[in-house]
Amino acid sequence: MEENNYNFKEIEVKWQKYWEDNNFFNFEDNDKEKKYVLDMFPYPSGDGLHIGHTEGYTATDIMSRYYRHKGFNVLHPIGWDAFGLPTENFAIKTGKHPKDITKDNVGNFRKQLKSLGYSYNWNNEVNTTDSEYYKWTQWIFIQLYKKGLAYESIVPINYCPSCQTGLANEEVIGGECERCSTQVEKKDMKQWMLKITDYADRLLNGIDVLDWPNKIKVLQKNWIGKSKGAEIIFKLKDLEEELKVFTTRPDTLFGATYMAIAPEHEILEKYKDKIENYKQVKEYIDSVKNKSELERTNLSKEKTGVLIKGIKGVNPVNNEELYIFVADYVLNLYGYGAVMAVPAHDQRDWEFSDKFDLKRIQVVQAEGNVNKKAIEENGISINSDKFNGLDTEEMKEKVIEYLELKDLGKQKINYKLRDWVFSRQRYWGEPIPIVHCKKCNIVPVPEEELPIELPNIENYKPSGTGESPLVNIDEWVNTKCSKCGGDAKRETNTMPQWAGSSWYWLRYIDNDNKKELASKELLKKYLPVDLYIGGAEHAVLHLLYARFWSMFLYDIKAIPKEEPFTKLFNQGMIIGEGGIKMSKSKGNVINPDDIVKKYGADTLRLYIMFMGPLEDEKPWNIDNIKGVNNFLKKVYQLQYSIKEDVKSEENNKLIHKTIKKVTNDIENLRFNTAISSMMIFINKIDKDKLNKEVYSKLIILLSPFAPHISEEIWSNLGNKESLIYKEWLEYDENLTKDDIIKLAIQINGKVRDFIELELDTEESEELKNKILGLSNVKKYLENKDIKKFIYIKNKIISIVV
Ligand code: ANZ
Ligand code: ZN
Repeated sequence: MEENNYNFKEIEVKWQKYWEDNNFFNFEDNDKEKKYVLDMFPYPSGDGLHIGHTEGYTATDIMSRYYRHKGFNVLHPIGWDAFGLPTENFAIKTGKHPKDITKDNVGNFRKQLKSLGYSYNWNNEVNTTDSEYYKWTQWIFIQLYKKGLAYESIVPINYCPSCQTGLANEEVIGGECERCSTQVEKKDMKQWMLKITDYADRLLNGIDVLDWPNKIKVLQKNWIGKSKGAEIIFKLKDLEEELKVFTTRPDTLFGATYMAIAPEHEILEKYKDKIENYKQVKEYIDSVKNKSELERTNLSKEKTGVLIKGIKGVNPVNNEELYIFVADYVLNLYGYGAVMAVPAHDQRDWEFSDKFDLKRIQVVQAEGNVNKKAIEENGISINSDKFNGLDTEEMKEKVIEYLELKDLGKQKINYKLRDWVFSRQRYWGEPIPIVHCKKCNIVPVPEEELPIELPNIENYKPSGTGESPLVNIDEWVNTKCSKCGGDAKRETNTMPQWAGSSWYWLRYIDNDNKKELASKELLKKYLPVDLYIGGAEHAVLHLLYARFWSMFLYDIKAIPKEEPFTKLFNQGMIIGEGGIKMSKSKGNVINPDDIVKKYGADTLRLYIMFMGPLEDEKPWNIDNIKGVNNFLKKVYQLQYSIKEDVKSEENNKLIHKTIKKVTNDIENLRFNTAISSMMIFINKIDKDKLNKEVYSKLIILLSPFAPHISEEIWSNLGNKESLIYKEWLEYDENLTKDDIIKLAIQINGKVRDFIELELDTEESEELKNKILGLSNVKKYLENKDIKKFIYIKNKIISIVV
């Protein structure tokens, strides 16, 4: 073989072209066992692929390539989550149509992904902004509507005054818009809502069996927020009216010393004539209007509220009369928007009672002092009349039993999860397929009329009235009602960006099906997703919505599996050099294109996996890239050391050990240690006795990680067929074992015992203790002082006493 330097540029372009020209990774249905390896598909932003993408995408690519070697039919698709605000905002700024922007950005992303050698099924691509795709997103919406799971409602929504659109709770971070960090306001608007709350229990119960990171499971559970407790009815004194509260601590009912209701509670308006200080109450209500939920429930904020004069509640267990406050720490949309306050046992109530000088009655005996702080722990009931002496759990039951008899309460389960606000007042999203008719009211678009395409418009600017810019397109808005034929208007809200990503993994399976979302037969064969890798930031947004839609589609028999993603893995963040976050303003953003240009895709892929455990946060380090690049150069050069008719037992053992390690590590997504074992191989191998068989095996191991160089060497070795489908390697367990030697242990010159040690075991305190602890040795050492302990590696153990 003629010697050559590692010319990654030539090699990478050559093999990418070869794979592409031969449709190497196109997906075809066949009878082989399947593996479905999924990436979180990218939002095709104008900035292009960032380095974080390459981490997850390299990991799934390694798995896909590995599974191909193992003989699986691998579904490894990619697509574009392309609706959304950044594109629309860019369109407003530049006057370029969102469609054209998306097309350009997608083109750029595709080119970048190909330049990294990712083995995607390019024939299965989907784009959420294609009308052939969103036709089915709209279809799903109509099915939800038909089952009563999509409904219109006037709700106080989170409204971003800068983006001029409503936001889901999940899109509000710390009271601010997730996208632009503007303070979010509360605004009453008519919205389409999805009843995800109907699925709360199933979403919760399904979590336990999933092979997902525990952190994500806990986040989803908390988001769903199931609380077991009771609803209790407090009659209002002298009124034919009652206040219902939700409590998780019915056992503390004797300790209730006042009540508090949310500023939005309906009785405030209803009984304004009865409220003596209504003016003061109203002022308070107005003052908290724009406060975010987070602000209101913040434990460290000073509690505020106003006593409602003229109305009192009655405690159902002892007929005590209770003051009622309006207070913003009570949320209207949780439970019943009202609480029974127990200052001795709830810290929020305690603080409120401290400020307003209200009574505290301790009713649970446990450690602590209610004059200093609420005692929230369980204990034994006191000051509770005939219930005294019960422990908290028994007490809960007894109180509920008692209330049930009097029809003043019952057991109740509450969820934090709210229905999903599903409309956005923007242009660049899926039109909601609904028509508003004067006569027939809400009419879903007949399915055969789908898709309802987004009209082409010139002005995407929000209308300024809080409505979508579509309201101004008369030709589009004005339509006929499909029921009565009369004049009707199209719904002008669009869907949130989460819509398209809530089912995309289904469409990949059968991406150009014109008749259904995907063929039942193919869905049956390829669901569920076997491995899903993406960022942890999607714990409660995408991953919850996707599970919800999946369960719904399962219920209407559109798909055969309830849970979409069997195994989920979160890649850790890649941060800038020196451990600071990558950001444009700091100028430390790494562009994958630059690295590919300078060192090649194989080096980037290898480096990004070598940085550390996939799930860890890892700082960028340019020196290590060079190290990885040198490793590839050494692998490349090694092909010129191959000799015929040489054999080495040592080399043979080394490759078997490496096969075992790399295989196990890939199976467990431990790519960094797989790579380091290949590096060890390169350093330890005896080049003078390297034959083609051993070297070829190394190249197969390397191929999922660094596919271009591997293909090149493989073909240099005289193989006519591509390496991609070459079967994976077996190893001989015996050859992977480290050599074991048996050493005699002499005491005062006589052999008294033996010990088996790994070859080349160094002397250590641990080893010494192990030897001295052997029962035979102990016997001879009893009551004696050790004068000398001699250990000569691989040779002698000698003890003198
Ligand atoms: C009385 C009580 C006594 C409570 C006690 C707690 C401890 P989780 O666990 O989060 O579900 N609560 C009920 N509705 C509320 C609302 N709309 N806004 C604010 N707080 C509300 O919390 C349930 C507890 O939160 C309920 O139990 C209630 O306070 C309060 F020693 O009732 B508790
Ligand atoms: Zn009609």
